[in-house]
Parts: sequence; structure tokens; C-alpha cells
Amino acid sequence: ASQLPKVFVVRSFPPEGISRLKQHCQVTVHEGEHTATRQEILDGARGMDALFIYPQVKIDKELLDAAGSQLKVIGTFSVGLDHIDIDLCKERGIKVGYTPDVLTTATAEAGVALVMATARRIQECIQAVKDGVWGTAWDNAMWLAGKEIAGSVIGIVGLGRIGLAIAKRLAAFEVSKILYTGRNPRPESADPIGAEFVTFDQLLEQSDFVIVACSANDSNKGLFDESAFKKMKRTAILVNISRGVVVDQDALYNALKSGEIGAAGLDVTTPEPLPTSSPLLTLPNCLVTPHIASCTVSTRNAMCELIVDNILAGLEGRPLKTPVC
Ligand code: 8YV
Repeated sequence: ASQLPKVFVVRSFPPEGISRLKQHCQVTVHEGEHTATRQEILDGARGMDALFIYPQVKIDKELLDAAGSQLKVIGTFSVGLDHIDIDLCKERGIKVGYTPDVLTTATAEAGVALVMATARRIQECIQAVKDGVWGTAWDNAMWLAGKEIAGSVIGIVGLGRIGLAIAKRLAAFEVSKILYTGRNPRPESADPIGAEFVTFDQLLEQSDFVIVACSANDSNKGLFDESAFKKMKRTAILVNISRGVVVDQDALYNALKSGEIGAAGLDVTTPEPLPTSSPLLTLPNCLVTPHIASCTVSTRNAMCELIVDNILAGLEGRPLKTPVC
């Protein structure tokens, strides 16, 4: 058994995939009371041929040095890659596999769920029922009045695989139009819903729902800052299923608190987990889910199988199924 390649799995992942990995490799899974600390990851990576990680684990020089020169492949349980120094992996000949496509539907559905939940103030509705105020407050016909998706302008920041999947689903809600912004306009052939490419400012000014679906990188860190929120409609709703860093969270808090924008639905925050002391959690118009957009049973299983495929391919010197590099 000592001849088998060694794989460090930084937390528990769906068991079917991990069992398959165990048929071919010597697998160490960090399973415990707590999420692996940085030190535990550095120690765990030492001498490994492969690493099975997720976005909470930063892959940088320190970690690659700690792992050692026998490291051949890294599989990340994500489509996002902002936690990985890809150039350095390339330089060192370390292959990286990720999970595009398999999570698109689940993530898009979660994006739509946040749009609907914020539009209809579901968090406040649930709280009101629990607080027992239904009886009295109900006398006011405008109590908990929400916002219709039909007829609204949808603005998508980043019309990639997930952004497009969200746009397609929202198109069925009879929206008035769908705008998008990003680095480049999509070729028309790749855009079956006829979304209109606009500048970031135009998108902010015109959209009733602004949905962040771009990948995070150095150029869009804090893209949603004080000035961005000022450009948005006072009734606008922000939904983020990308990465927390794209939004300046203090500026978001101020914008929500002062009524500069209407509401926000966030599946991603900085940091993650979001501390329970975060001021965002005191706002009735801010709904936060714990980074679960890709978390359906079938998608998480598919993601795990795909990473196992990638790791096994990398260890056996075959081309990865879904390579980053
Ligand atoms: C996380 C994600 O990987 O795909 C991504 O980029 O952020 C998610 O799928 C997942 O939630 C981590 O368990």
C-alpha cells in the first residue's frame, strides 16, 4: 500500500467519490471537530502527491513549498479559482483540475432563489410569523409589500456560464430586459436570450436587480463600493453568488442602512464564515446564506466525482478531465 500515491483531502467530501479515490490512493482526510487550520493544511500537504481542496484553502508559494516537489496535481471543489496561484502551479508543473459546468444549474437556481427571496422579503416574512405580529400588522395592506420580477430590468455582472444560466431562468419571469457587463461582450450566437451589453455604470443606473456572477480577480475587488451603490436605484436589489471580495461590505451595510439601495441577498461574504457579530445580520433587508449556491446533493456528488477523476488522471499522467492547467 505504501506504493500508492498519497492524497490529502482537506475536509470531508461526498463519500462515494472519496471511496473511489481510496481504491487507487493512500488517502488522508482531515475530519474533525473543526475546519483544518492553515497549519494543519501545511502539515497535511507535506509529502503528498495530490491535494483535494476547496476555496477556503489558499494555494500559494508557502503551501506548495510545504507540500514538496513530488506534488503533481491539485483538485479544487469549485469553479472559482481566486484562491489558487495558477501561474505558480504552471511554473512548477503542477496540474490543477476544477469543477466547471456541473455546478452551473445548482448555482443559478440558488441565484434565482435569492432574487425571489429578497424581492418578496421572505426573511422578514418568516421573522414576522415567528414574532407573532401577523395578526396586527396584517391590517396594513402594504405590510411586507415586495417587488415584482416581471417587468423589471435585470443586470448581470459577468455573463459567463452561471450568469447566463441565471439570465435564462429569469427571462421566463417576463422581465422587461436583461443587461450585462463584463470584460467583453459575448458573441451573439452564445447569447440565446438577447441580453444587452452595457457599461458597469449603465447597468447600475438601470437595473432593478443587480446580480453578481463574475469570477473574482484583482481588477474587480471592491467593485461595489460607495460610489457604485450611489449610482443604483434606491429600490434596487443586489444579489451576490460570486465572491464576497467583489463587494465592499462596509459600503454595502451603509447603502442598505440608509436606503440607498433596497435589499441584498448574499451567498458569499468576507470573511467566510461571516461572524455572527457582522452588522449586516442586523439588517432586515439583508439576507445571507452560508455559501451554499452549489450545494445540492446531485451537484456536490458530481463535483466530487469530477475532482476524483481529475486527481486520478493527474497522478497517472493522463490529461485532466477539466483542467485549469
Ligand atoms: C465552493 C464555489 O467550492 O465553485 C465555487 O467557486 O465557491 C463553491 O462551489 C463550495 O461551496 C465549497 O464547498
